[in-house]
Amino acid sequence: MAFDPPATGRHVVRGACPHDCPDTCAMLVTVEDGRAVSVRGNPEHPPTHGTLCTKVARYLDRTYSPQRVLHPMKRIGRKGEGRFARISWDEALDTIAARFADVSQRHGPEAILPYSYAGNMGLLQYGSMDRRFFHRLGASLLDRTICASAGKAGWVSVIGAAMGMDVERFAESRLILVWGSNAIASNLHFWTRAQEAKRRGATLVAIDPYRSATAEKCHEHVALMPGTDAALAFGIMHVLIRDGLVDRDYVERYTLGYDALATRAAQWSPARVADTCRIPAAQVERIARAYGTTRPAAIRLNYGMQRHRGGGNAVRAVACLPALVGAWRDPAGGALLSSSGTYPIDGEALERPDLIPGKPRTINMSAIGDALTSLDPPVGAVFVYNSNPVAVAPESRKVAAGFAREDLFVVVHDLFQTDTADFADILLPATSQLEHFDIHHSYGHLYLQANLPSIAPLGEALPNTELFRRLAARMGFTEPCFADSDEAVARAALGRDDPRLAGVGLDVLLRDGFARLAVPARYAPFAQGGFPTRSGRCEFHSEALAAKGGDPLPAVVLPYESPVSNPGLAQRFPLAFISPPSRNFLNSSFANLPAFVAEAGEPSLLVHPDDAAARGIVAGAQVRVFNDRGAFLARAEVTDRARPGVVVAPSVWWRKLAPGGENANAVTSQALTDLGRAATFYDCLVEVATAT
Ligand SMILES: Nc1nc2c(c(=O)[nH]1)N[C@H]1C(S)=C(S)[C@@H](COP(=O)(O)OP(=O)(O)OC[C@H]3O[C@@H](n4cnc5c(=O)[nH]c(N)nc54)[C@H](O)[C@@H]3O)O[C@H]1N2
Ligand SMILES: Nc1nc2c(c(=O)[nH]1)N[C@H]1C(S)=C(S)[C@@H](COP(=O)(O)OP(=O)(O)OC[C@H]3O[C@@H](n4cnc5c(=O)[nH]c(N)nc54)[C@H](O)[C@@H]3O)O[C@H]1N2
Ligand SMILES: [Mo]
Repeated sequence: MAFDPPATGRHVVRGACPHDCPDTCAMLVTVEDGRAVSVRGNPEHPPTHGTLCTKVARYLDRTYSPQRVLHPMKRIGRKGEGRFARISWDEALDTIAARFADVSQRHGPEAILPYSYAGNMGLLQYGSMDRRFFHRLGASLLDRTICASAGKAGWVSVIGAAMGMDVERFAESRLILVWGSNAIASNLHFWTRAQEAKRRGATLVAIDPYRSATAEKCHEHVALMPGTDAALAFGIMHVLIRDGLVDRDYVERYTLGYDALATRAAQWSPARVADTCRIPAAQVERIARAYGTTRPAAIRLNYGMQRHRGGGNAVRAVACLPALVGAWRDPAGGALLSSSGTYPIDGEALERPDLIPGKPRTINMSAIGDALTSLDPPVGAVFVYNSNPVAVAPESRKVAAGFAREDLFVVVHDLFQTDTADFADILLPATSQLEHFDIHHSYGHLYLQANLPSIAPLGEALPNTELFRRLAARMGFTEPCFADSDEAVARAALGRDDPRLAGVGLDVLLRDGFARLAVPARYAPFAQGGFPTRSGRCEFHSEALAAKGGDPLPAVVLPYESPVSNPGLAQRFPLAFISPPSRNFLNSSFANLPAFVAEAGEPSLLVHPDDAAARGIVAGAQVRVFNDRGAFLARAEVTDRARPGVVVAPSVWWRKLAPGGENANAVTSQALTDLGRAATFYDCLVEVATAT
């Protein structure tokens, strides 16, 4: 393999955290005689600033966990039982090739489905040789919607690309709206900047249905009902316009559709917003006035606010705010949802969509339960890697029923025997980040990084790239792209002729570990307009969405499930249910490792004292959370951190490690968002009762 790790002596190897998090930290791995002995944050990498999160600081626990899958295995028990026997790589690859050929012959290659997400965000391990393989095979395409596609679609319709403020500039902001983000848990290195701003006198406002650890540390907390953010954004616009706080010069020069937007905002008086969001009207006034009068004002919006039916439009509405007040004029003003679109990565070179024969069907990963149980022609084989759908996908009853099908051939490639791996016919061992090469961009900062292997693969583990290289050979694919080395793939990914890549090639990354994109130090992408939209303006009015039959303007799209939008359902299931990430887990990653599970305690449910009293629920009681889709158990934490009418279950627990063998996704729904076809995890009504 290229980039062999040092086998003897003491070395410090530069790495990058691969996990699905905006921070993409730079790590320094100390190796002694081929064994990693410590992992720390690189102090020279500005976003990381020498600090790793509570999870990755203990990465050796994960890397050297006795739970690691170290050899290929085949199923010997019933489907889902999780009993396996060791086999050779040869037998594993031969079996997969034979079963794929068989499924393909009987139902066409479309009956084969890859299922992957961001368990590893490296450009190579996330999507390169694997995509080439499934493209060449003619497998069904996977619509990767489980996390961010609603927000992305909303943001891009207004701004033009997934770009925004430089996270490092938040330290200089005077007002920060932390909107749908529990940054202390899931965006720590932004939070460091926000705290610096706070020390310099900035005001911090959290907009979140519950008092998260982050909301607790902000000056003000707007505890709105889930899925009502667009109404709040329109309420802010309403006050800005009413009170003459709009930057007319910026709006005239650099935006499109102001008059129509203003007409819509006129319908959202603070009183109406208060009613929809169930917050005080005075709070809407106060936030709006602060936003319209403080310079520079910044918004860190995150994905928590877009896991609802109206998630795309909610982000769309918020994305309009900075242009209205001209906040983009300042490097410390504006907004950030994702920075990933700042990186001119050559996705086509990585994934080679030109290899796709014909027009295979597309399957939405957020509705995998339905896809596995009701599609015609059926899915005959599924290959899971970088993801744990049985734990993380909505409506687990259907997901598990789908994976349990006797006629479905299931391959899982992972480091651990996850809930999904229990259903595998063939289970394959994956390398950890310390054991393979990769390059990384980020969705929260502006640095490219290289991850060099610091130790040899444990057991017989293989990286995703090498696994699919070998499988391609086994299937007889002879296109030269299947022989590309990891280094060649990395060079191709960075091969675009783009000024932002000037002086930031692979050689620089290999030498220094990281490099900032060639953008100005005091980056202010839209200070003078220049939005990457079709019109070059900030598009309040989107011709592109209108052409697709959508609303040309942002709109308030209420949840599928809420007391207001579905009173009938709310009679039986009156509580809005959200299940945001636990600080100690990363989605379902780390949720099997004893140190992290011990810190997280046990599955819990935050319930407001009024809601608890109404149901006779006492603190510490085991409760059953249920609706028509399913039920799971949790320990009640009676606290006013949950607002009345909303219950909160920190997630994502492994089902098999949770009491009753179910987690929060037993109750979540497969319904999709207004834009981006995304999952609606936080659009969910439940009832709660003391477990008997
Ligand atoms: N420790 C840790 N870090 C993580 C993750 C993890 O699992 N654990 N996951 C990673 C991943 S994949 C992602 S996508 C990000 C997720 O991190 P974020 O993008 O921050 O999204 P969430 O954590 O889902 O939600 C953030 C906050 O939004 C709130 N929220 C829920 N519904 C609404 C709503 O309708 N409106 C508003 N305004 N707020 C709402 C939630 O209560 C939560 O506190 O974090 C990444 N980082
Ligand atoms: N109820 C509820 N459900 C949610 C969410 C929520 O907030 N609430 N959040 C949603 C969100 S935002 C997301 S992004 C999804 C995330 O869901 P997933 O993408 O499934 O993320 P993880 O649960 O972390 O699972 C990733 C798996 O990839 C494996 N892995 C890591 N590195 C590699 C590698 O190099 N190769 C291979 N083959 N495997 C590797 C890990 O061991 C892990 O088992 O979950 C969603 N589900
Ligand atoms: Mo995510």
